[in-house]
Amino acid sequence: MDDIRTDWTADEVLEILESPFLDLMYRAQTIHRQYHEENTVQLASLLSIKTGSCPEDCKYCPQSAHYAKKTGLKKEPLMDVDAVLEKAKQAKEHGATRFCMGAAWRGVKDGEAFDNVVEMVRGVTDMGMEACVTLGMLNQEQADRLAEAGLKAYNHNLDTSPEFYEEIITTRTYQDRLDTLECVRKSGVTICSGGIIGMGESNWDRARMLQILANLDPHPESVPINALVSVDGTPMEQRQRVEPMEMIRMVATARIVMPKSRVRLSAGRKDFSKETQIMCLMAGANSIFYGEKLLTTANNDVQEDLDLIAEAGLKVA
Ligand code: SAM
Ligand code: DTB
Ligand code: SF4
Repeated sequence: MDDIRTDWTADEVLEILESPFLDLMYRAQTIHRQYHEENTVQLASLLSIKTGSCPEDCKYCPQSAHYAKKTGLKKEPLMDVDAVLEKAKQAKEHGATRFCMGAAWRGVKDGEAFDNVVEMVRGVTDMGMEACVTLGMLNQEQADRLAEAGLKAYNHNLDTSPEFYEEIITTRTYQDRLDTLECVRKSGVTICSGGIIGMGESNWDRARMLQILANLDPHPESVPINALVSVDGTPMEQRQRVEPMEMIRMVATARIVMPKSRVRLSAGRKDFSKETQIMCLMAGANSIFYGEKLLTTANNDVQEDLDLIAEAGLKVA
């Protein structure tokens, strides 16, 4: 179909991002209804299966070892398979249909820890939930092993534009990220890739990141849009909160340039009003992180989310 393009220019995406708000919303909502069941939202729960002491220096991240002295984050080794599956069971009982497990690793290393993660993926899949993991970089064999265990999605964010990237992360390159995404794609596992706004990037950087995601062929099946959670002790501790309208614009633009993808309203949702969150859903978001915790920071209250879903008349997909 005409709407599915993989030849966007950054300027075209920027024009959409900065278009008059009502035009932007109308276009996003029109595309959304063409490609997705209306009034539905997916609930994805997150669990940090290995926390902190990560060797990477991502300036937004409370889990980087580089800022551990200042953040005071307690590091935790890889959880036991049974404990993770118990958490997945609880998430399912609360209504989640997708379970995402995150490890503060630079990348996957073969050995016992990875063997255990493969078992976690198998267990979550056997429970009838979509299993998703985010483990940093990986190679083709590792991606294939995860695929074989039933992994539905691999989360690996581009985070920002290649031009702004070096301001945020110096311990790996943008190309490393793209290489991992290619291994995931070849394994048959779906791609979950998005980014963060509110780190000091310009609208052009935001458009450029969406351009790169939207020029992947096929598009990532899922696109998380995070608003920076500025954590004390990280280099981003002083960043201003993302303006609601900027978040809504970002979601709407992601929806327009990637019509079929699931757009996930991700970190930072807790700081937005109920109305802003609903505007994001109108703009084309059709998934949220559900459960009281993201990885290390607080997420929205479960009951408040259920109330929001009921009030907006949404169905859980
Ligand atoms: N270490 C792996 C990696 O970087 O791919 C997986 C875990 S990492 C915490 C997953 C994603 O969480 C990051 O790519 C980033 O987009 C997001 N993230 C981390 N800290 C955040 C924060 N303070 N605010 C918003 N998003 C954040
Ligand atoms: C994504 O894009 N956002 C999630 C998930 N993928 C792994 C992580 C958000 C982390 C927010 C900071 C924290 O809780 O540590
Ligand atoms: Fe490590 Fe991922 Fe955090 Fe970067 S975002 S410091 S790679 S856990």
